[in-house]
Amino acid sequence: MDERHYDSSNIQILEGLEAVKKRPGMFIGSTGPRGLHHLVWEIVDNSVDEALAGYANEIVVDVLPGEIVTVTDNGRGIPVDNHPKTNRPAVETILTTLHAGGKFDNKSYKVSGGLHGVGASVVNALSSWLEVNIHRDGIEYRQRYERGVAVHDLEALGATDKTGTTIAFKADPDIFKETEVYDFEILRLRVQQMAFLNKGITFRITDHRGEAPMKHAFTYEGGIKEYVYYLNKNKESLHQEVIYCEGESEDIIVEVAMQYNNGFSQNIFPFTNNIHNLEGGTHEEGFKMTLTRILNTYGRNNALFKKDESLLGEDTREGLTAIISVKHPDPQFEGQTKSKLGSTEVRRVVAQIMSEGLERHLLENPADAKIIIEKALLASRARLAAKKAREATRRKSPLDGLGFASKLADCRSKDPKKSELYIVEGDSAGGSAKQGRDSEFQAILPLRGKVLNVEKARLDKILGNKEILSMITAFGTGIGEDFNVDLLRYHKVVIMTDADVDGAHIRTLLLTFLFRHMKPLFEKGFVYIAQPPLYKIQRGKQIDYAFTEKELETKLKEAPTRAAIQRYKGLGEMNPDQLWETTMDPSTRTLLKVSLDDAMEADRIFDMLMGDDVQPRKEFINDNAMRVQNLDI
Ligand code: 0RA
Repeated sequence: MDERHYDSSNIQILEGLEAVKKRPGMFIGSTGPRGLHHLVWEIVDNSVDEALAGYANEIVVDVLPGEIVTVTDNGRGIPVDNHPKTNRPAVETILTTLHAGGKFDNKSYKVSGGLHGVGASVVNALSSWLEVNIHRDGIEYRQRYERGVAVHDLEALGATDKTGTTIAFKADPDIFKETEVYDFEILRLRVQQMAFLNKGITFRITDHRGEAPMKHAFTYEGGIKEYVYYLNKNKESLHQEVIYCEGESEDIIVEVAMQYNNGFSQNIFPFTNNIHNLEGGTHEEGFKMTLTRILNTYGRNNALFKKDESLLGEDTREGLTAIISVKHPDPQFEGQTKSKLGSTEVRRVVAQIMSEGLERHLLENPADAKIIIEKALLASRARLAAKKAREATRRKSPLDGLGFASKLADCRSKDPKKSELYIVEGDSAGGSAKQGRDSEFQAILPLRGKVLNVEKARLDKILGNKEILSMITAFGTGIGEDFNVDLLRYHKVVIMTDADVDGAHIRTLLLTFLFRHMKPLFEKGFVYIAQPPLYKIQRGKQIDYAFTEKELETKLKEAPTRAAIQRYKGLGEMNPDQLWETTMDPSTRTLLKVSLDDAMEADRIFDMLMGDDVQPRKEFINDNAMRVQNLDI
C-alpha cells in the first residue's frame, strides 16, 4: 500500500466523505432498500451518459454472490490523466470528490441530473469497497477504495485493445442496516425501462447469486415507441402504429410516443432525463395541450363533429397510453417530492415538436385519425352522461349531512389525520372488525361480493355499482372531475382481505379502482394493506401468531413444546379481540403502505389479471398474493 499524502485537497475529500456518511439520506434518499438500489442507478447513469454522448453502446450489470454489483460499459473509459486542480488522476477525483450537479466537464450531456443525481463519489463513500477498472488508450488500469478512500494509487496493469469502464462495489452494511440484499426484479425492471428510454443501447443484466445465472438483455431500436407497444400488449389497440414524434430545440431533446386502446383509463408517463415524474410537470402539460388542440382542429376541419361539439382535454385521453421523454441539460423540479418538472420552456418545446409530428401522422393516416376522434367523441358523450350519475353520489355525500351509505360504521373522530377506514371483505369479517375496532378513530366499511371489474367499465357504469358508490361516499373525495384528495376523510385507507386467492383478487380489484380513479391517494401515501396473521399458535392459555410460513417454523423451533396450530382461512375465523390485537391495534399491527412507484408495471399486471383468460390470472394471484408490498420499493 502506498503512503497517502494528506494535503488540503485530501482533507477536503475526507470532509466530503464524512458528510455523505453522516447523512446518507440527503444524498440517496434513504438507507433502506430504495437507497441501496439507488447506488446501482448512480453508477449506471454515468455509463448511460457515456452512451448518450455517442461513445458506448453496451451497459452490463452483474449481481454477484455477496451482494456485489458490477457495472461495465464499452465507452472511452474514465480519464486517467492528472486533474489540474487536485493533481491526482481524473478517475480518482471523480470517485472521491462531491461535485455539485454531478457535472465534471461542462461539455458532456448529462442525464444523471434527476432527483438525486449525486454521482459515483457518493456510491464510493457508502461502499465498504469499490474497485474501478479502466481500459483506455491501450492500457488497462485499476484502483481500489475502501469506504471511499483510495487504498493505493491508480495502477497500470498492462496493454489492452478494448476501451471501457467497470465499477464493482459492495454497499456498506454499517450504513445499509435494513438490508444489503438486492431485489433482482427491481433491478431488471429499471434496466429494461432504461433500455426503452435510450434507444439503441444494449443493456444486459445477470443475477449470479442463485444456482443458475438469470440473464436478461434488452435493446430497443424503437425506444419509447416500443415501450408503448409493450405497455399496450395486453390491451386491444385501436390503431396499429404507435404515433411517434421526436425533435430537439433549445438544447432539449423531446420524444413522444402514444397509442389508443379500447379501455377507458389514461396512462401517461412523463420522464425527464430517464426519471419518471410521478407528479408530471411542464412536459405533460405541453403534451395535453397539444393533443387537445390538434384533435379539435382536425375534427373541425374534417367535419367529424356534430354541430357545437368539441373535445375537452380529458376526452382526448381516454384509453390513451403515452410516454413523454425529455432530455434536458439543466431541469428544474418542484412539487411535494420534487418529481414535477417545472422548467417552463419545456411546455413550449414539447408543444412545438409534438404538434408537427401528430399533425403529420393524422394527415398521413386518416383512418387512424377518424378512429381516434370517434373514441374521444364517445368519451365526451359519456362524460355528459356521467355528470348526471355523479350528481347522485354528491347528494349522498356525508358532507351534505345526509348520512352514510348504510354499511359504513364511521368513527367518532372528524380529523382525517387521525382517522382510519378499514375496507373489509365480507359481512362476517366486517362484523368482527366493527366489534374489535377502536371506534374513536377507526371506521369500518364491509364490502360484499366481488367489486366490479373497473378497468372494463366506464365511469358512469362504475358509479352504478353499490360497493364502489359506498366507498366513494365514505371517502368524501368525490370522483371524476370532482375528485379532490383534500376532502378525504381518512388518511389511512386500509384494505383488509383474507389471505387467500379470493382475498388477493378483491384486493387487486380495489387497488385497480384506486389506481385508475384516485391516483393521488397513492401519491400522498394514504393506501395501506392490512396484514392479518396466517397462523394461531396456542400453548395452553398462551396465544401467539405467525404472519408467514417462515415465522411459524421459527416460532415452533424456538419453543418446541406442544402447540395447537390453527391456520386462519379467513378474517371471519378470528374473534374481535384477536383481530384487534393482530391486525388493527396501531401499537402491534404492521400495515403495508402501497405506493405508485411503478405504476406502469402495475398497470400491465392488472390488465393481465383483468383479461378474459382465467388460468394465468389464478396462477398469478397465487404466486403473488403477498408481492404487492414490492410496489413500495
Ligand atoms: C470522458 C470524460 C469524462 C468521463 C468519461 C469519459 C467517462 C465516465 C464514465 C463513467 C462510467 N463510464 C464512463 N465512461 C467515460 C469526464 C467527464 C465527466 O466527468 O463528466
